[in-house]
Amino acid sequence: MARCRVWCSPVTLPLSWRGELTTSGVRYSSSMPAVRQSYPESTSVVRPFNEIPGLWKNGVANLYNFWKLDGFRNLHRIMANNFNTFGPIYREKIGYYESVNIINPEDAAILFKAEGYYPKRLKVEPWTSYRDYRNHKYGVLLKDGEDWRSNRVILNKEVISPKVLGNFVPLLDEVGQDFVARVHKKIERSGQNKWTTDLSHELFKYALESVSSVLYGERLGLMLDYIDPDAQHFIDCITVMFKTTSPMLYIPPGLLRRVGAKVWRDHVEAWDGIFSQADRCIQNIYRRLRQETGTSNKYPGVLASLLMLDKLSIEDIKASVTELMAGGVDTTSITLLWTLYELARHPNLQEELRAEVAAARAETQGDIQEMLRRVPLVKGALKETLRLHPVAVSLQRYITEDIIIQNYHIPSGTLVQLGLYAMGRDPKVFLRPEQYQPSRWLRTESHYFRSLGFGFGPRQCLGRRIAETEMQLFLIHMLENFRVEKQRQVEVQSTFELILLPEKPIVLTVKPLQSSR
Ligand code: HC9
Repeated sequence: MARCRVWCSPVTLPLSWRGELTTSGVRYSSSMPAVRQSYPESTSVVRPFNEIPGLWKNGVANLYNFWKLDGFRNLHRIMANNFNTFGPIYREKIGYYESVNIINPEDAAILFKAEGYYPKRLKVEPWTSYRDYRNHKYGVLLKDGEDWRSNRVILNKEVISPKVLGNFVPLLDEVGQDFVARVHKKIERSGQNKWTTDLSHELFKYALESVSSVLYGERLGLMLDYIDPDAQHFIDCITVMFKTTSPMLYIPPGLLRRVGAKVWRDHVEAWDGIFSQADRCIQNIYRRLRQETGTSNKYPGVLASLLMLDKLSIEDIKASVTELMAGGVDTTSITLLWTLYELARHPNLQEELRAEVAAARAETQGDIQEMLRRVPLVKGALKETLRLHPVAVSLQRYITEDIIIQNYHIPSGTLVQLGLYAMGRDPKVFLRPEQYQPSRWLRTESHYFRSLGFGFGPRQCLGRRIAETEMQLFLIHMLENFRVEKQRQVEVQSTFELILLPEKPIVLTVKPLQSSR
């Protein structure tokens, strides 16, 4: 293996690294390699890549074991177990896909410093295969290299910059108000002054309504009693799309396609549904835009802004807007469901959050954007949810330079994964990790590379600001109107279906505030 010999050659360290090493009093030379201050127990000799512990010698056998452990649904627990067995770094090979896995925030910092100018994560092959198969362009999620960078720079300005956030707030606030009105109606109709239900379907609709109103500047009307069957179909397709992705992660989709596997056919059908619905929305706006004279000064939505900006091709715009629409449903709704679940389990905390929201409301008299600046505990609650119940089990990058982690040399080009789920539950990283404590994010304990629910750096989640704002507003409105309770103390665990989902339905009771006592 040519790679294993690389470690002997002098390691090029980025400048920022040299600085760190000198301040820690350790000088680097090729004969006496770097020792990291935080691990004084480690030897002074950097150990080679092929001494990293783990199971990486027989990819096929490992894939078989993985399958036996039902790894397709347990990936997060298997990773956490591996860190327990092998320590804070391990190497792994499952099928044809090889990686180095890390868990410490300080090591995550080293990883992200080595991500290079064109950060690259693990390619989700079922998704690229579908686009190749149907001749669709990739959006920024799937693009790489200069094509990724030039698209991302333009999209950043319209989707994630603080400048546009102010445009999103009133749109999302309106959806939040409509959601609350809908829940009030459901409670009234129940005749019991409460509503006990699995809220996930309502949350899916809330999330799709929110992301659509920001993307298209128009409402779909999903908070009404009658909903467009196409919108429901779209929601169902996203669920199937995620579910059918994970079994194909470790088997080349090209192979599954050739043998006509059911999982591949279901996957194609799901993406077809997603693309045709997104296309309908995009065509609508496109038509409207050509008819209108464009004199209104109302914010027209992300899609119209991109079209008018005229810096990306229509095909590129469509591809990324479709990704934003598909990526913005299950991710935020599941995070909100987990948050309500945690608030139902912690009634005192729920009251504390309610008090914060009430005070912020009183201080800001209808200025909702200002209000968002005064609810740090609500924001902490969302971070805490993503710590215990992250959407993504891991973050990955192909490193673009040699690095040293836990005193092991890792050559440039290696796929390095940060176990996000495992990190969130590691007692060495978070004090009493099993406790849901939003206030930990307000205290002075270190937050350095610990809040990574949306990823990090230029390749982080493009929808991050939309998602955060949408979720903060949701919680504000819910806390102002209802108390959330749980029947019994049942623990709900996560299951891996490409994203992490609750393994069983979460049933909650919602009561209006005034009359619930
Ligand atoms: C899944 O081992 C586990 O909103 C794999 C590595 C991996 C790669 C890419 C990750 C994926 C995991 C989880 C789901 C992620 C995806 C990249 C984007 C996607 C985080 C960790 C988000 C949920 C996106 C999906 C958008 C899409 C529907 C257009």
